[in-house]
Amino acid sequence: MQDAPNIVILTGAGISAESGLATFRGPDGLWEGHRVESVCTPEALARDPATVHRFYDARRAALASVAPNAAHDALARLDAEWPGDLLIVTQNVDDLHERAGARRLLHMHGELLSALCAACGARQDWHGPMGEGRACAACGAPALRPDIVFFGEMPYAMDRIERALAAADLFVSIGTSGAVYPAAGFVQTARYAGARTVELNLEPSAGSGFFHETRVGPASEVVPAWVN
Ligand code: BV8
Repeated sequence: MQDAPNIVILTGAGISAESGLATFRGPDGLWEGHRVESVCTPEALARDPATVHRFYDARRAALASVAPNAAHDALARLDAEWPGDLLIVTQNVDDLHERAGARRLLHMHGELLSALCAACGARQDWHGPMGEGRACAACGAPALRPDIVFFGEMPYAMDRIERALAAADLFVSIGTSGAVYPAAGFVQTARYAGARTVELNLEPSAGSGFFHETRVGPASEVVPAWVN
């Protein structure tokens, strides 16, 4: 029997929109008048830590009042049942994929529910407000920051992602505008490696031209339809 195809799935803020979490570049994309590019940088953290912590504390707190939607559930079901290699690479920092039951998952831009020590690199679970000067549980330095990949920082697990893209037979992009690199370039890498490329999005994204197929609609409808 032909081995089951290897699948790489990239998700962005659009998959969590119907769960009630704001996207970045849609009409509700500003936060207190800030664009994500202005609060999501090492410089902003150094210059105005209170604003950056307020931005991430608010988004971390919002997780308590949202739940996975049918798109997260459909991907978790596929992950559980798919006999071939499958990797969900999410740009999202929420925990909705995990709460839906996804296992073969990685967060390339970090996670709201994790804190990173800028002094020793240790990580620890974090659920409440963080604020400035929090001490690291490992080294004691008052150097905890959100475990988030800021603009200008290297996304996590890029080696693992590149290997998965090189071996992919199918690349599916869900709920992302294709505005941020290197994630926005994954479709080209996958296509160059010979994968079939499919976009599931509310509207065609900036990179739609690179996909063999684009299906337009809300993720809670187009993702279960595609999985089934
Ligand atoms: C790096 C943190 C190098 C977490 C984020 C010029 C050209 C190319 C690149 C660059 C450039 N200038 C600068 C760069 C690099 C930069 C970049 O790409 N900038 C952009 C703005 C041009 N990239 C970086 O800096 C990256 N790092 O390059 O490092 C390096 C090399 C060596 C050593 C060191 C460093 C780091 C990028 C990561 C930044 N962090 N977030 C957080 O706060 O959440 S990015 C941020 O944007 C989020 O992670 C988010 O996920 C990501 C992408 O946004 P989307 O998820 O796509 O969300 P968006 O709102 O944009 O779109 C939503 C989509 O959903 C829309 O299409 C909408 O139609 C759709 N939708 C809405 N509702 C629904 C829906 N779809 C379906 N159903 C619905 N209901």
